[in-house]
Amino acid sequence: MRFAGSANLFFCSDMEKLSVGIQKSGRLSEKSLDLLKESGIVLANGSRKLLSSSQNFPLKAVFLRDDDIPQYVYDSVTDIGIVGENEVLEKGHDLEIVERLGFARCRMSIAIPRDIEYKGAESLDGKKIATSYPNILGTFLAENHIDAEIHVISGSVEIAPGIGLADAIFDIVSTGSTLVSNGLKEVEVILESEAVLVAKAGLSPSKQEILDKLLFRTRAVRKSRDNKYILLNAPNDKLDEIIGVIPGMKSPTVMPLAEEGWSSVHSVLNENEFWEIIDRLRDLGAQGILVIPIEKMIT
Ligand code: PRT
Ligand code: ZN
Repeated sequence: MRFAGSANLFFCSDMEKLSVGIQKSGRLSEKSLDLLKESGIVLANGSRKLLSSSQNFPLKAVFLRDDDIPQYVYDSVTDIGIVGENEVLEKGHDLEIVERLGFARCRMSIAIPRDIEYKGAESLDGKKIATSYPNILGTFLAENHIDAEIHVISGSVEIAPGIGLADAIFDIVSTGSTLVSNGLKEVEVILESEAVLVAKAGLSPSKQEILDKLLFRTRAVRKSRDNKYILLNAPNDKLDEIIGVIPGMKSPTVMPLAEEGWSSVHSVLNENEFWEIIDRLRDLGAQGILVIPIEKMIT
């Protein structure tokens, strides 16, 4: 039996907790944990144990190999999971991508030896392609009516052509340097992938409610990362033009400065259009431009 103050009772019973499968160790682990942490969710033991329960949010994390996460979610061993979209597609379970998380971005490509000529997908006809992702590759080959042999290997796929095991490979590419250092060139990009939050359809209403709360927080965190708060001083005769170039959440806040003829303008800018807008603001006579990171952004 557990004892807890009544206000904390909900948070202490594991029954009502939403369980999330997180990669134990690898490219997804740190960013998955950072997202929870920045969402204000404190996990007791970090990723050192198989299971870690939060005491301040009804969530428990189960640390797993990334390949196993789609199956665990599908079997309802965990309610949701954070995993590469490539693994979700490869495993092919009927899971819902609830949210795209924007990290661990990569692409899945076919590569061949640098000195081999490539004239389009038909060049792969009759060839042997090594991969750890036979299902995604198989779908691509079938869709393009290519008759190639798929050779499944579990690791170091990129060395297969060099040791005579295959004519081509299908693997994850990020910077492309692994391909280059193995004398390969990328010839087909089959899909783009990023970390995603997956769930099986039919969560109980109480778990769905927890998931909605979690998503509300993670969206606020991710939005704040993409935006900056900006303050600047604008000459009043240029105010309309300056406001015109600032998109803002609704419209910018404008306050008169102590100095006659000047106003202070506050707004929010997206990271992607940031420098371009700053340049235009300077050209219009804006001064004292301050750019401040946003901790959380709730819209
Ligand atoms: O132990 P566990 O099974 O949990 O982990 P893992 O070793 O299978 O996976 P891990 O941690 O390597 O990758 C987890 C996920 O990160 C993948 O499923 C992808 O969704 C994503 N991701 C993003 C990547 C890469 N970038 C990546 N560059 N996964 C692997 N790579 C490898 C790739 O396999 C190749 O060997 O990096 C190499 C290519 O990188 P570049 O930069 O040289 O092109
Ligand atoms: Zn793996």
